[in-house]
Amino acid sequence: MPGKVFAVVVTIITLAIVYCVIAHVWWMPVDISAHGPNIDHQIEETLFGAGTLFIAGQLVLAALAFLYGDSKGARRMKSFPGGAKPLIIFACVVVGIEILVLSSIGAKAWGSVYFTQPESNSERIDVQAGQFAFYFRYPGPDGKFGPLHPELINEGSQNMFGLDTDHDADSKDDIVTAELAIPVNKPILLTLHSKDVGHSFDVRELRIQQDFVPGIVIPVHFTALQTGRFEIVCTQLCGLGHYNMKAYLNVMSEADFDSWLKQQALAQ
Ligand SMILES: [Cu+2]
Repeated sequence: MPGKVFAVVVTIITLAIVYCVIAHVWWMPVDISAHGPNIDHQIEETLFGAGTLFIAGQLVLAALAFLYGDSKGARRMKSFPGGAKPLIIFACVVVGIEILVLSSIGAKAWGSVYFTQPESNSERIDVQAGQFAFYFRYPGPDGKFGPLHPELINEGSQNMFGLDTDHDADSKDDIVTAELAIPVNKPILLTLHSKDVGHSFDVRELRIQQDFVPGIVIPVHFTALQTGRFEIVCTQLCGLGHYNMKAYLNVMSEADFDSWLKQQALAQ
């Protein structure tokens, strides 16, 4: 009896999971990026490939348990018929082929984000992560970012990036904000750098998750196709305040963005 009950329970759980995936019961949030459909397509292909093997595995398990689970007096199986070796080789080959196929298809989606050059007219924004907040810097009317002087970072005087506005002409009009506002339908180029430890820049709706690595500046480019306010979260455990490290991405119309940026410039 326990074998048959087990088989029925496994089948019900499998079918419930299949239903949840097909009916999108817990699904990805809306995608607002131009490159997102590539990523989503890749995720769906991976789910389909892994899902097919999962369903097959569970149903075979249920069938074997149903047919043989309760047989009394049957000869105890001491070792797998023919030895386990051929089965292990078979499993390695199947899983290996699956991983190779998925990663070669996935390389295309990855390449569409990381191996393409940013547009030359991209809106450039410098992003700094530090325990436990993000700060954003716009180059101002001169279009140039001033150099960073880490030794000048001083949260008391709100000098988050370590700018020397007394001596660096390019820094004078740099605009530093706690929110990332961007214009819709315009290519954006972020340069990510960390003030201290490793962090991550994750916006689910942009289908972007990129680590900050101390000591290097990492470029990320994208175009947002919808206005709205979305959460930016740190997804690398970076210390005690990690759980609370977040900021907001505000995708605005071009006109709203221009006036927002002017307001921010006045508030510096
Ligand atoms: Cu962090």
